[in-house]
Amino acid sequence: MPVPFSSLTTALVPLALLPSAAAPTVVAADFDPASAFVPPAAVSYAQDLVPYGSQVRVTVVRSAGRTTVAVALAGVAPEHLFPAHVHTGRCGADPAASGPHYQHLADPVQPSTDPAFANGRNELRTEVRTDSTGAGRARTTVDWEFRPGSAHSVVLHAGEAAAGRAAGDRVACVNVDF
Ligand SMILES: [Cu+2]
Repeated sequence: MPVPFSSLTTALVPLALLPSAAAPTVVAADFDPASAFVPPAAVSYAQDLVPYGSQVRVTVVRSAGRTTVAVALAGVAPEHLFPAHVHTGRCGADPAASGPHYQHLADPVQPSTDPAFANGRNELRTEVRTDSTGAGRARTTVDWEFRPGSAHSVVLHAGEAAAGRAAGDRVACVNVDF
């Protein structure tokens, strides 16, 4: 029987907490063009970094008021550092459709640039560094749970600038209902 992809994440949760923990949310998808006839679960906006057909798996584990999000990639650009964040909106043809970062304590001033709100404890951020084969994974835990219906995607950003693209530009998006 294959070992579930999420077992690495689950193994970090103390066993005593498991019976009361909600079931993990797992989204596994191939990256497709945003223009696909059926709106894809995962969209690539930059084929040089995230080729169509490359893969993503997002695992969300909620337990005792904490949330762990794991992101695994395969078949994407090798030796690249992809910042990955939870955003409020769903993925769309326009990379901006995914909206701003989800914030546990929402900054009253939007777009949020105040470091008191726009930081890695108040937002869920991780970074996936890929190996020479274009695979990589990362995991982050925060001390809060998402408000239901308020966060809908994981966005991959470019780790560095390239022709026609700035570092931080949105290069791919995965729909995940947190
Ligand atoms: Cu982001």
